[in-house]
Amino acid sequence: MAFPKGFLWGGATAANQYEGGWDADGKGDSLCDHMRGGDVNTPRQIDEFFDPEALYPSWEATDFYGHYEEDIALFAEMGWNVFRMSINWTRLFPTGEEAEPLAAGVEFYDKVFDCLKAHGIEPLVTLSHYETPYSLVSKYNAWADRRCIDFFCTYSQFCLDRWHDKVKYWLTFNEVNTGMPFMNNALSTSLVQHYTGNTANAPRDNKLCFNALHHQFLAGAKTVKYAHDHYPEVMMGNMTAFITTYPLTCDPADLLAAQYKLQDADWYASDVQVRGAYPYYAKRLWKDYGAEPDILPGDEEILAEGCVDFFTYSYYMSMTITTHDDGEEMAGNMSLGGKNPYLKASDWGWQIDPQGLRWTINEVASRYNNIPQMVVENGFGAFDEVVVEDGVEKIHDPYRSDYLKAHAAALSDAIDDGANVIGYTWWGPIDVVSAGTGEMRKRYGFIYVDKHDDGSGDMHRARKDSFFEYQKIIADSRK
Ligand code: BGP
Repeated sequence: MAFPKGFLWGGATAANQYEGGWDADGKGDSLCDHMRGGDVNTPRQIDEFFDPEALYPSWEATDFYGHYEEDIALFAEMGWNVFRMSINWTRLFPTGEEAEPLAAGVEFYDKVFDCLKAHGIEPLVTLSHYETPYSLVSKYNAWADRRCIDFFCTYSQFCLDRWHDKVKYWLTFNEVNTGMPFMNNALSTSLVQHYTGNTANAPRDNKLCFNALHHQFLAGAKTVKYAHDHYPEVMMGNMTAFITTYPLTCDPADLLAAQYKLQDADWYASDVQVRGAYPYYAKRLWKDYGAEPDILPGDEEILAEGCVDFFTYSYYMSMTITTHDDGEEMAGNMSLGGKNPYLKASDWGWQIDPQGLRWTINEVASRYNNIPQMVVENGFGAFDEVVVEDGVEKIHDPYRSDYLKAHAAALSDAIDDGANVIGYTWWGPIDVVSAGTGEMRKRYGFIYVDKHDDGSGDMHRARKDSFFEYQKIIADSRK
């Protein structure tokens, strides 16, 4: 495998799934702090008021807050030069409406960035990874309300002012496209409900969905412009959940269905952020969903001035679509699609398709003039078993190593194809709470954390076999 010099290798996390310390030092509660755990058949419930009997997995998560030095040292041991994390908006601005951030929150991220630097690891920071302040959710229906744009910009501009010399790579909204009206799965149902004020069982209000997205596009574009105006050295990126979708058959109607699905699910949000304008097919899409966003005078200029510098996305699997009755359904955490008879799947039914990653990278490259791109989430959620051999804890996870090797090879092939891929961050390189199900037993990590679904565990860390596999891939790529 061949990778360009300086290629960024690392892992990706989100504060709500990893950080813990949910109310430490005055931190406010964010949307995810109100979410209970669920499982593959039970959607995560969002409680307006905390139930003292219930367990909220984000509260403690896997405690990066208390373990960041130990964890970063382990990341460095794997050879990383990048670490994707999110800043927890409510650790800085507890309700989202304060004018000044909490000193303790600022100090925490100062320490994290300094520790990363000491290990030669570049932070890649997501400004919003489902951590909307709950106060904005209950008071304004969050992103359904335009006022959130300004609240977000106060926060994002503070972050850029404070950390522009410590953080070169920034992402605005994680998987912003998951707010599309048809994203209809456990997590997106909960999120859209809270972004738009829809109740879980009410039919989706498509208008609110498009408006909530529009407001996030505007907040993102304003943040990008602010960065470009003040700190030209930083790189600003989008983040799309890439739902790679194939036609199930060669019936031309299936081909067209796949094209529409890609436009609706992937390109709509990506095009706005990369090209700075709604794409031509937005009209068709809005018509299909019977609603369109309220685009006010001045909005188009804001979008045009906030184009991102690099393109990032998550890629876990591919799906199919067909206009015929045959074909079986499958579900990701955000989207539904059809199964592909040629592919195998994980324990959670996510189909494994490394060639689909190569295809996706090439699609992004050809659509956006070979913009620098980064795969900022890719990974394999599985049940792990801890065994003790000669008094040492071992986790043998060949399934994870196989997935990693196959996707690293696909990356290398796509780079060979000519695509400008600058980095790769594995999702959940240390075990974290699952976003979709809130489970701990759906583990992605190269590093095991002793934390379980019932809240038990002493949080100690252990290297899995895949830890050494990733270490080797990184080292080999630099030879
Ligand atoms: C993405 C999210 C992540 C992450 C990942 C894996 O959609 O950006 O936050 O959790 O999916 O999904 P899950 O945790 O549901 O297995």
